[in-house]
Amino acid sequence: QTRRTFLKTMSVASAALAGGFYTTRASAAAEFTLKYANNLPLTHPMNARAKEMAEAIAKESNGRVELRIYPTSQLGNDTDTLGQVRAGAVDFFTLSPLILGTLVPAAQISGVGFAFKDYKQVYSALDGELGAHVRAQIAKTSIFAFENIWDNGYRVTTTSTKPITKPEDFKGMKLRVPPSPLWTSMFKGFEASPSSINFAETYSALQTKIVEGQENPMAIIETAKIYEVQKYLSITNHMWDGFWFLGNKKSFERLPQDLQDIVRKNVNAAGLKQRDDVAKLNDNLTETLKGHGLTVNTVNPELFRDKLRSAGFYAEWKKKFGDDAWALLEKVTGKLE
Ligand code: TK8
Repeated sequence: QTRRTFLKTMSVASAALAGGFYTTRASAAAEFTLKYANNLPLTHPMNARAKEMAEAIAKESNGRVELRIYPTSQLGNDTDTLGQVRAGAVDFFTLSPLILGTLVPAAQISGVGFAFKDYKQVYSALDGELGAHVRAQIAKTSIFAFENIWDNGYRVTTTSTKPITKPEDFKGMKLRVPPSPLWTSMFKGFEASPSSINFAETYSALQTKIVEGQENPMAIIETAKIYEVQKYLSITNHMWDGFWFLGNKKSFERLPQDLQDIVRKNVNAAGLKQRDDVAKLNDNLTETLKGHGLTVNTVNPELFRDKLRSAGFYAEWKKKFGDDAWALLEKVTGKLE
């Protein structure tokens, strides 16, 4: 046994012990074994749909393609994994467009605060011209994004210190935000004190009180048990967020065309189902999270949007994204600035 296989066996074994690793193993060794990483627990709909997708890919390719799923940041935090997918050490990865913004700044445009009023707007932009624009920018790197973006949901805010009822409540608050210039800029617009922390380190940052709060969709607050280390849940719905299903171009192009087609079809189909699951789950968690002891409040989103407007947030990002990209966004959302 070489050291490499030994280490590989060990990490697979320890991951299996942790309950986090699963794979649809074809009976004979697959011709192509592809690694897909994400940062979410197995209980999140993303991983249920990913597992189903891996099974469909194995079946439709007659066992020629095996998709191994590495959930819960097993291969590293998002910043590390993005590096690995760029280098081809990981084949597929689902990532927030905003975090992808550390590599492709244009991708952050879908995360502009209070832009999309509802899911109809979200998908009319992202399945339409705005999404095509972003995917074209991503494709200028060593990675690409499949057509159908996956859903994360509208983001809400949790804290351990006080509820967010009006924009002023953010003032000076130590908040975890994911690594992304737009996220930092937006929370500076609210006069909070944001720190960029990867999702994999978020629970412990909250637990050890390095930060007071964080923001994420309810499905994540529930499945990643963020409620264990927070007291208040404020339904700020300050931005919609999703996941581009990213692939390393070279590793994908190594597959013969028929297998590429099978993978593409199944990734896009799973994305559509995952959208439904996530939207439903996010809609139905308020009572569950109250049951975990969180105190829940709603806000008037207009006040928050006005605060960002007067902080110059929209004007600043319009300039950064450029008039053409901004026009694609406003075509769907109406005037934001
Ligand atoms: C979930 C997350 C998340 C992300 C973050 O997969 O880091 O908070 O945006 O919502 O990746």
